[in-house]
Amino acid sequence: MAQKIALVTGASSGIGRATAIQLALHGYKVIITGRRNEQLQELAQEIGPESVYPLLFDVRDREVVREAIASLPAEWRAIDVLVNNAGNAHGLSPIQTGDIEDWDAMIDINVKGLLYVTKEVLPVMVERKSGHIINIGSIAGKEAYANGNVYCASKFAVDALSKAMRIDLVHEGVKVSEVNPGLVETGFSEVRFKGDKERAANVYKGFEPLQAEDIADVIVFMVTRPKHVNIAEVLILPAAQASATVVYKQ
Ligand code: 8X3
Repeated sequence: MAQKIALVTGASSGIGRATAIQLALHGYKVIITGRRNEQLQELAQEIGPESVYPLLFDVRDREVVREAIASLPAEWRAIDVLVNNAGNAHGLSPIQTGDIEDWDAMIDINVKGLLYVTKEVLPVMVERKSGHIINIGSIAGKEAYANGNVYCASKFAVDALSKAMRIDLVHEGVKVSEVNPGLVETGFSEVRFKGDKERAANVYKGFEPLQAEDIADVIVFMVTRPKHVNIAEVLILPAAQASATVVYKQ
């Protein structure tokens, strides 16, 4: 049987990187996409050149996304799995003092970026009547929390889109699933706090947070189910986390 192909956005670090590695270990050929060439090349080396195709683009740029996906060689076009992982939080401020550029970034990457990539990948899935889209949501897309405002809104949008995409694509043989992580120890908080390493590290202190590999495990589980099974949604939390804001720290 031909090797399946997965495309993972935001593969240069964190959950995307771990997912690309896990999928490759499970026999997938992986298109790794991101904005940082050096990290993508490093990951390509780690996975092994025959199983990987790095594609450099920023999900925010609609035209660049279109051109990049259109540039895939014929043998990489029949994408079986799309992991819409690229996403960030920028800032954690009350709505009255929030930074509009942070808001734009979160809506552009987490919502519009997901749509742009999906738009380019879907035609082949619909044509082949086969495919699986995994959207990375968040517990922040299930519960709003203090100062989370626009980040929460962007993840609520991912939640709505996942449900709506599942409805639209059910007749097309394309599965849509959503993974909603709680606290995962990645570069996420460092980006949110604009490089403040101490503040970022504090988020994960006093309990054992999830690791990117824990989320990759769930994604691999989802995509390796039999054809008639769709794990539609998963909410995955560290054992010490009970809700977006209730974390048992010791
Ligand atoms: C990331 C998890 O709890 O910081 O989506 O919103 S949280």
